[in-house]
Amino acid sequence: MTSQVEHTRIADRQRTTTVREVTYDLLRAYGLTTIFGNVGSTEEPFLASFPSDFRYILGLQEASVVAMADGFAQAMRRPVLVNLHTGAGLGNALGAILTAFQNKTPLIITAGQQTREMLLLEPWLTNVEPTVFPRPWVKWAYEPVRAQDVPAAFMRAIATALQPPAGPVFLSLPLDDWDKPADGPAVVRTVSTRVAPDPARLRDFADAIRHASSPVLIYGGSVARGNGWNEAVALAEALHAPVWVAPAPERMPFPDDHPLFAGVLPFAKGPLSEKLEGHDLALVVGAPVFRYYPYVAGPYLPRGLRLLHISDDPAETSRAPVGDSLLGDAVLSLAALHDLLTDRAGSNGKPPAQLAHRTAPRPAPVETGAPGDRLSAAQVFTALNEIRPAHAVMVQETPSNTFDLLKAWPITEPDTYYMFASGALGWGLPAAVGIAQAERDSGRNRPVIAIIGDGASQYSIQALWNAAQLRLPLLIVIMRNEEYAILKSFAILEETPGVPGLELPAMDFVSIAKGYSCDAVRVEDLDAIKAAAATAWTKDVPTVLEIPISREIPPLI
Ligand SMILES: Cc1ncc(C[n+]2csc(CCOP(=O)(O)OP(=O)(O)O)c2C)c(N)n1
Ligand SMILES: [Mg+2]
Repeated sequence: MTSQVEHTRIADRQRTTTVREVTYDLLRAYGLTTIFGNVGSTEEPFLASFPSDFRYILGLQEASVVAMADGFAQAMRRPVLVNLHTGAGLGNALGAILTAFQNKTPLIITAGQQTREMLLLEPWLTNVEPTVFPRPWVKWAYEPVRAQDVPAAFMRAIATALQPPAGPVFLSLPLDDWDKPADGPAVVRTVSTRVAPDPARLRDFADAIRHASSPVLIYGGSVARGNGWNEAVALAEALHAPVWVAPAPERMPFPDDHPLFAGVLPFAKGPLSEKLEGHDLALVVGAPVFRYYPYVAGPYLPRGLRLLHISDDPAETSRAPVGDSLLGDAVLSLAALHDLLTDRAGSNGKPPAQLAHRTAPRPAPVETGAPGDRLSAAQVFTALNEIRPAHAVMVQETPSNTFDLLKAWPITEPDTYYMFASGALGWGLPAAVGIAQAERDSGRNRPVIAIIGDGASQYSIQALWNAAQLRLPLLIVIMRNEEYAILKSFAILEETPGVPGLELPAMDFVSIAKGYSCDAVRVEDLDAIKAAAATAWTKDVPTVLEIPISREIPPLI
């Protein structure tokens, strides 16, 4: 028989706030009200009675879920919540989590876990060793030891994701925790997102730069993430120093129509070193030293060049093979260096001689070519650039055509260029969906274009469904060369002939895209491309352009 005392306790508990309610309060306080997810039985208790002020964006495969969230978070400059299905969903998501880590995107990634009562015997869909599984690509992975710890674990996850270097974190949440009584209301804390550099060491850096006869600047993605174009330009102009962009940039840190812009450095050490010849000092800000891809023999740096490096990521400052590093926020450091060095401003008043190589003109409008000939990627990009609307945002994953793209499509405004920092394919298409959604939510409403390789598109093609469901006016261009072209370039450079599995015949992107409710058309000449693209941003559905392009094997470097 139940005693009166027990009845009172049960009644008290029913009035008590639950772990779910307190957690949603905390998420609300942080504006984490958009959840990108793919749901299973272990997540349904978290999502039950889903509050009307939250929005759930269902992705059909977890790579798309995470990459959409990554694009959305970057473009909103906010942390974003992701909810995956236990170990199964986390496994599918890992490639995209690896990318989010290298993109330095603050994602709070959660997954349900089997009920605590059965965990020991590992029932179906248990996330076995959940804190090990996502490593090393999350900054923190945790499964609360008590249900009551769930809200505070979220708070710690948010703090960890936001503090520099920002990045994804992972929480594994047993499904039976949500209705348990909470310990009390959510404790909402705040943390800082920038760390200032050591002033004494920064002065040493400033002295070295002041005494250099030919300094060169190399900027990376963290300058863009920190909204630092003005600071980047100011320092370059104060020094009259040429600016290179660090190899394989995921964001553009500097306007490429600026007279001091020198180009993007090659992603192999020998060729990169050659580009820096003639300088006695290089300052790298907000990038790793360096992001290489193929091995090309040669020194890291030309003889006589001293390298200084500023990054807020201790892993980057530790693993740099050469140079002297300083831990600190890229943009705060640029501003502080500018203050320390402004006595150098106007010292010669002229752009330095090293900028000679930058005088190559933009490609002239291209010929259409003989009828029946396939267009080159460069022709396609030049045509698209000709009808490019103001403030357009470029998202790209077109591996063999990146150089042509950057040549034909100058990046002259901040936050108008996005690529992955990792090289893990399957990010660009879903990230473009997240970025387009952010353009809408932020009210900026800039047109978004995604240029995606035919191979790259297939790793997370289901994001087309989201673009259609969200009614995003997104233009997606599939560069259909029917091959993994860059791997053929790689095979030439590395002298590995006869590699199988590099052909991609018989894919009909128009049918695939229409199958996901997108508008789609195959376009084979420049006028048709321009006409189709120009209307794409005026619609309330996404448009997929399948463009057959020539099967060129461009040089890798
Ligand atoms: C997840 C993942 N799988 C495989 C690769 C290896 N890979 C690098 S580039 C590439 C081919 C890309 O082909 P496509 O998108 O068609 O671009 P193209 O080289 O033809 O321009 C592949 C398979 C990778 N980087 N990431
Ligand atoms: Mg291809």
